[in-house]
Amino acid sequence: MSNTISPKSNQMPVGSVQCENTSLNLLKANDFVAKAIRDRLTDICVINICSSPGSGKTTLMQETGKRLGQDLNIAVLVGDPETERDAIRMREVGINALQIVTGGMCHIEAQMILQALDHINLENVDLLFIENVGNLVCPAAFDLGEDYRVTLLAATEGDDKPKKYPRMFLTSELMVVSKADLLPYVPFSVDAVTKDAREVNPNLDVISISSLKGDGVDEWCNWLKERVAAKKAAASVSE
Ligand SMILES: Nc1nc2c(ncn2[C@@H]2O[C@H](COP(=O)(O)OP(=O)(O)O)[C@@H](O)[C@H]2O)c(=O)[nH]1
Ligand SMILES: [Mg+2]
Repeated sequence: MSNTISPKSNQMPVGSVQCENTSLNLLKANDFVAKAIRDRLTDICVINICSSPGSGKTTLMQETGKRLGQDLNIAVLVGDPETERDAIRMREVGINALQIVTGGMCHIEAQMILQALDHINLENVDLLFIENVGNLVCPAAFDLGEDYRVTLLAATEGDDKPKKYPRMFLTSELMVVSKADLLPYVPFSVDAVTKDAREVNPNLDVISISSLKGDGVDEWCNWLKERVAAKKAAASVSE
């Protein structure tokens, strides 16, 4: 008997085939489910909101609901490792929200969204937000069937993040610099962060927002309204 013990994580069940890149294959399964979500939500604009914990995702959703709730029918699926707190916060401002408790997992996977779709009323919904679990790493790898991915980066987090967590910014259509009201008090350059982020992703849109004071919220709402309209137009052409 050999006295070299292989790590448990490398042990394969008898008869299984060793794959060169297991994570790549797992992501293929996720992508298959993401396509099923896209095929189902043909006339709802789906936006996946990502950021570190505490960057202001829920607060921005609340503000968006208050501003756009009259014009658009908005629903939110919100992921957290524990508690229903964020869904409760959204409901307090009248947003139709369902919490996905991931049970400790650090990101949402497409399968969780597909299952959640059966438990939220999406009749006449124009805009579906997915508030991802706070994390700038893992959520970048999981397509959730969204039309657009938006990453928030708070002024208090430091302007070095796009180069440190490039995949999150590479896979996003918009970077929101959040908590812009705190910019005068912290060493954070919007120009420098925009330059770094666009070196990672030249097509990235950038909006600075203070959900607390209201700066940039109109620009954000217009960004959303344009995309909801584009999704509806595309859906009516393919009918
Ligand atoms: N100064 C400031 N604080 C904010 C702003 N938006 C959110 N916050 C605060 O940041 C904290 C985290 O916000 P939350 O929306 O829960 O972040 P999430 O974890 O990304 O959903 C809360 O204490 C919010 O009140 C903002 O625009 N400016
Ligand atoms: Mg939140």
